[in-house]
Amino acid sequence: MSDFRNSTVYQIYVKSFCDSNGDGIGDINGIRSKLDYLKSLGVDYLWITPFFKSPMNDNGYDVADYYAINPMFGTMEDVDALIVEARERGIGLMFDMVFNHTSTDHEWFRKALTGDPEYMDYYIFKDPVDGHAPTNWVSKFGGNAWEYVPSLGKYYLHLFDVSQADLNWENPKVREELKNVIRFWKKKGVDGFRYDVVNLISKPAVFEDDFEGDGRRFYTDGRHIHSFLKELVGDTGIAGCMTVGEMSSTSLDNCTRYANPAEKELKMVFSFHHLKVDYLNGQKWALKAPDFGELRELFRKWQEGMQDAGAWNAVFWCNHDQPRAVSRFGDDKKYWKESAKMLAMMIHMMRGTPYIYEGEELGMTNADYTDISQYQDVESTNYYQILLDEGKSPEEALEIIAARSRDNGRTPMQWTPEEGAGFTTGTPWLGIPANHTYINVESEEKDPDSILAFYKKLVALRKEYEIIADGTIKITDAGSEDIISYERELDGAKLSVFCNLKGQETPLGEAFCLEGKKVLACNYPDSEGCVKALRPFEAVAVLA
Ligand code: TEU
Ligand code: CA
Repeated sequence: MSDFRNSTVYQIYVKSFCDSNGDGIGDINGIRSKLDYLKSLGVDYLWITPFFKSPMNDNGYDVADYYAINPMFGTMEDVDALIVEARERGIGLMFDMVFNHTSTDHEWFRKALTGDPEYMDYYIFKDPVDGHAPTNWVSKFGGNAWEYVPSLGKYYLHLFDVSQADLNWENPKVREELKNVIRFWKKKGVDGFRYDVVNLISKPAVFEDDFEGDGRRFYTDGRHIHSFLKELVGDTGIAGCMTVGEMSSTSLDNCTRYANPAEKELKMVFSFHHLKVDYLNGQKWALKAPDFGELRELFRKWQEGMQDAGAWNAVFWCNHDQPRAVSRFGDDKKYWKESAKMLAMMIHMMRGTPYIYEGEELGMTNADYTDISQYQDVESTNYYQILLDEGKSPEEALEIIAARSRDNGRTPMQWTPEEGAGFTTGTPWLGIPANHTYINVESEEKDPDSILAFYKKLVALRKEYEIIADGTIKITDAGSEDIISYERELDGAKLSVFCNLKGQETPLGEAFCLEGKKVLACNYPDSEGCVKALRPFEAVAVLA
């Protein structure tokens, strides 16, 4: 498998990728039927979201059995075939391990509920305090993070949905069970793993109320996190595999360790600070226009900070939890193509391994839903109610949900202009935006100027030019708040990247001249001579 530094990863949200049997739900055989498409994109690895047995309260992030396939998605034979067929094409597979919690349908939790002390110790059960929940911590999906079990007279912790019970990583038996899951899939030929919210697994010795926040400061990057990761990786022999950890509300200090080869923890990490620049005072459910000055400073901090510590980044805009980048940071109407390409360029030329989320390579947009009944995600439906309870009108609440819902990233992949978008011949489980008539694989494969063609080019450039994979990075100042620019350097060569985040022509502080230089990529017809301003949403990479 190729070195991860010049690799690109493609994320597949199984439920929304391709439906092979017309039930409206994407499945494993749907993925198999699209491997040649993925090969044509040039990506090296596929991260496939959970397809294990699950009641699907959180679309598979509530795993009930890692050794069984959710029949909705296929069978173990289908998964075995997928592993073989991906390998035949030189594509690595990364499976998604949700080790912070299990579904309350998991056998371990069911046994815990009978009062079996062995299995109760797999989870975090606590006695009531003064007749209340043990702490005031807030669940990431809204409400208190503890659920009372009357038959046991105890509460259990759930940092996410009430049906996702947090595991007790202090218990060595739990750690051994989870290592066995890794061993099982590695033996089957899986090349990599993505670890869900893995920096939340180490809980404090004492559980106390948080009077400053929602409790996260007590369990984020917790006391044993680094030793738990070293054990998980070391004992399963996956040090050579492709691994990425999803780090919720993490710190740069911790990430320089998680993703540092010397520490033998993970190959790279996802952090989310750059995806909060449009949160109002840190609040996801309150709208604000993105602050691009803040975005630049975050890239400076993380790109340069990880580099200085010898650690490696994962770089990304989109995943199954995020609204679509082109709708959020670009202009999905007037400058749809230009802004989607600009955003792609900004991260694909950075230091780190880029992740493409299904449909991003087409410039897929947010869902165009107009009624709350069209949303399905548990987080969205919970927060809609919370917003109403807080006194928002239904219109105001819907506006916030429409901008922030995770369903924006979960609408079915748009393959063709037809009804069902080539995703399904049946009724799709989640509504397909009307723009699939022109935003789709079939149309974009025919257009040499398409967003899809631009992504293919970026993926190929990373393989072709060592400076993109291995060069140093420095965030530069191009003389405008609306331009994010940086320089990569390797062996005397210099790659300069300029990205205009505004839908207007933006002057550069200092002109750059193209004579004797090579434009590696640009989302407009190439300029000549000296460039004094960038065109609306222009992105250009110049090699000297
Ligand atoms: O997400 C972790 C997480 O905290 C956020 O992305 C969350 O979905 C949201 O931003 C809260 O506002 C991971 C998975 O990617 C997500 O799909 C799961 O729902 C979650 O963990 C629980 O397993
Ligand atoms: Ca199906």
